[in-house]
Amino acid sequence: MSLPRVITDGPLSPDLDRMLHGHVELLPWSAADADRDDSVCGIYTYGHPTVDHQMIDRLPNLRVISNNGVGVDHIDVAAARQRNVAVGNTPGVLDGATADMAFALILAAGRRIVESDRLARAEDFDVQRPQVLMAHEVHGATIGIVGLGQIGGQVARRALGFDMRVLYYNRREIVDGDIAATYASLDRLLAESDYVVLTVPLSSSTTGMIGTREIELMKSTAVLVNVARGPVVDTAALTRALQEGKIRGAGLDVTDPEPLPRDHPLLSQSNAVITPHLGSATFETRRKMAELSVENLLAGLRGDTLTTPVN
Ligand code: 8YV
Repeated sequence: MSLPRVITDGPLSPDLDRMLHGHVELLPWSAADADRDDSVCGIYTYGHPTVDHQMIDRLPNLRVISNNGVGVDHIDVAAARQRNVAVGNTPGVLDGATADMAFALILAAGRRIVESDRLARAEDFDVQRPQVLMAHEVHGATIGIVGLGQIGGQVARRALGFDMRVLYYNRREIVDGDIAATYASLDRLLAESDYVVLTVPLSSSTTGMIGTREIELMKSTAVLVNVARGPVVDTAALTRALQEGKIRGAGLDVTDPEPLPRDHPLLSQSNAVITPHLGSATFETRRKMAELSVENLLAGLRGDTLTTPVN
């Protein structure tokens, strides 16, 4: 019996390979370049290449798009819905790891860990200099979380463990929430926070949400941390602000573009700590993401309801 054919932008991890083996026949992404392919029933994506309506249109027997990740900004979900194609993602399982990464960046940028590491290895390192690489405290500071959803909530819990005052901004205030966080307008959050952490999904309303005007509102001692999506921040405005010392630093797990070209001025800023989109990159979390996304894929191929459908 032939296996259902699924397009993927792999390469797949050994775990995924094992989970999918014997259930589907995997085809490379280029298989969707044909004018029309009646044989393809599924798309399995890691969140990078765009799944637009043209691609969906070229695959008349497509039943499911399963994303190995929570953000689905690269998928035309409305076009899929119109065609009755199920879309699945992996909410819930990566919140802790992504919040850990946000905190790693808060601490790294806040306490200048990368610069300190470089200094400790430098030839002319002199322990006697009393004012070397001074920073500002993380514990007791005010953190502003833009997007208090599942990941933002985990950032807030960690912040409370650091005795931080927690502000958050969402489109709507959360009523009866179980986290000791105070709702603030975006402008107030930006003006009062020492650490501004972005955990919003990318959409038309969050693209460019943090630009020149917003950065101007921030304290000159503040640090901006982005574990959401690069385009939430205006990269040129952020680069200028870091160059001119308008804010103290940035911790970026995501950038726009991604990756940054090797000669991008942001890469020369010692007050920016940059990691290459590794928020969910732990063995434990990636395994849970693999399991959930495979579960969604196979359910969609059978015509069953997905475990975690988008919307
Ligand atoms: C990546 C993420 O998808 O879940 C998301 O939206 O950004 C990340 O978890 C993942 O790293 C790609 O496999």
